[in-house]
Amino acid sequence: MAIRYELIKECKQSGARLGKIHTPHGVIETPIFMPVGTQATVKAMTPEELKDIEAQIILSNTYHLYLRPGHELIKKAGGLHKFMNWDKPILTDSGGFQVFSLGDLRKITEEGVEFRSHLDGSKHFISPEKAVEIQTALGSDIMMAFDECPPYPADYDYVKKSLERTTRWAKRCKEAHTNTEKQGLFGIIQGGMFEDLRRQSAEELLELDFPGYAVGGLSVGEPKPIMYEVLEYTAPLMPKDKPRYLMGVGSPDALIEGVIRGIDMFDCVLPTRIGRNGTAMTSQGKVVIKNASNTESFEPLDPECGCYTCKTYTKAYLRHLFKANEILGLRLMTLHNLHFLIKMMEEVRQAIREDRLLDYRKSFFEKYGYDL
Ligand code: PRF
Ligand code: ZN
Repeated sequence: MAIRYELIKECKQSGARLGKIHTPHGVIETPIFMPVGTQATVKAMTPEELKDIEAQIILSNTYHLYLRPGHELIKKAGGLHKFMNWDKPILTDSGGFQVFSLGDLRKITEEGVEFRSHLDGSKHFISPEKAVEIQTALGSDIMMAFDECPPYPADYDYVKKSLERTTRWAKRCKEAHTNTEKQGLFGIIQGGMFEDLRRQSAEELLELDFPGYAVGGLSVGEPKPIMYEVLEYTAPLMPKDKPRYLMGVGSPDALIEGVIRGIDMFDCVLPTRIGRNGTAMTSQGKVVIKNASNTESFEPLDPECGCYTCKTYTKAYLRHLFKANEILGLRLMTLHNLHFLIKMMEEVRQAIREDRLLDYRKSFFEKYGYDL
């Protein structure tokens, strides 16, 4: 088995878990936030910089790498780790979600999804077997089953039919997956915002005995309280002795709320994307660097942050870089935002260790400025 979850302890104040995921490229401490490197690069960061901020695992995308440069080329290069010079764990998403985001450019059948490339309009087909073939060629430590993520809102009958197909696809992924000693395959629970459908999806997928499970179909436009409610009843349906991954969630408040409900892994483009747009996540809330109020602010972005950006530069300088469209601005803001979330998750793990995660949430939100 490529993936083994070690449950270290459960928080006495909440449903949170402290654990370790053992992978062929090393151990991941959970709960964890995974930076996103869609195209075999975490935008604007070198792998050395990611290691400096103690990133433990990154995520990459089947859909994008299949279209460009092609999984065969990456296989020839010796796999994704070698190709991109990252020797720690990598998780790849199956392409399901990315293909479904294409809207008019795709057609779903029982066999798989036909779509047109967002790059050149060329026609392609991804089936569950193809998604596993691509991820096998990439050589990720954790690959994801090919699923359908229904839009929000979606009606009950659609979501039920969709999750049943996601189960059949998961079965086909499992049958196509042969490199089981080096790569783990996770199942993805769907079922929209319906409790009985989440239960049905979880029961069907648990039958297939994957080494880890994700909650898909959340953070698709529903209000946050609804997402928390779905997590509240979905996480307890998932095995205790396997990792639980909430896909596509990365705002600080949602990470903490997810951990409290028993989630171990998260990924999101949010910190890198808003960083490149000039927004920083800080201990005092969001900072929009281009704001005029930062013109003469010779203070760090976040006075409590120990990252290279905050130790070295002022808000006035960062604002100048953004106003002048200088590339260093994007790099420094990305570095800070990733450091902020990675550090926050380290604090979350420490709070679980000491059975005080609810206290941590309270003090975090008081400073960060979110309501409870
Ligand atoms: N399925 C897959 N990837 C995803 C999602 C999903 O449902 C989401 C949902 N927010 C993000 N990424 N395969
Ligand atoms: Zn910083």
